[in-house]
Amino acid sequence: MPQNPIFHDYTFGAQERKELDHVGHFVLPDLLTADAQQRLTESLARVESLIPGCKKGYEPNRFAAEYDSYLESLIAHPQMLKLVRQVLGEDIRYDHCVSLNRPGGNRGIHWHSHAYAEDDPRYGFIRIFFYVNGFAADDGGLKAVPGSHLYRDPKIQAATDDTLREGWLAGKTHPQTGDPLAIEALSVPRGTVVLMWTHAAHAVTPRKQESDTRWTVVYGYYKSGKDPGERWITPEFEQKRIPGAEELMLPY
Ligand SMILES: O=C(O)CCC(=O)C(=O)O
Ligand SMILES: [Fe+2]
Repeated sequence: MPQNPIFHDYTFGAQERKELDHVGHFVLPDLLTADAQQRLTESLARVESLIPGCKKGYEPNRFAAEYDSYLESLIAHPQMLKLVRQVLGEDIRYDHCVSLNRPGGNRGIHWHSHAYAEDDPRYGFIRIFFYVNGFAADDGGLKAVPGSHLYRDPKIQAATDDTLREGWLAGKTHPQTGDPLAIEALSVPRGTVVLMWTHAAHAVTPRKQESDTRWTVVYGYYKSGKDPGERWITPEFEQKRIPGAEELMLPY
């Protein structure tokens, strides 16, 4: 049975690809259909409810697609695969599906970057964030540093904007323009999808105490050929027959 569309029409051609490569992230506002938004919210609320008292090392948030069949069905959804392949090319692998729900009072996350193929820029790793109900910059908001991904540094760390500016950012410029690197605070409407290269410096601001939960899930994929390290997939899930996902689950 064909799956319901998850994305509205969008353009991701050479221009958009160039921007993603230049900036390190690319925002597709209002991409998720109303149906996808509703089903994602239900699935993410379910995953959230399973967390208290969960099994250590097999947390519902960290292995979200293994706990929820709708989230699982998106790994190889034709529209998802089309988007991922527009970024990474044909030969791709699935790495993780993690729920990133942030209830009121959630503390966000400090500045960091992630690892993959530091020695070979031909191999990319992309995170696809589904910000189901969006966010404001000062309320569970994603921040990033345009151009930081081009340094391919998997170990960027800073607790505050100031320590990032005084530390890793100090004296760094965009390799293509020579402009000093700077922090960008995003603000996105509901239904937004954000693509981000894995080496981009990013952080999330705290969710306000009085705010509702920010419903978010991220899917990670990479271009086949390099060892991504620990993939957040259990051996059982790797063996599971998910239509369309057979190749995605193979070792790198
Ligand atoms: O919660 C977010 O918006 C981002 C989380 C994050 O840093 C990640 O999934 O890599
Ligand atoms: Fe991250």
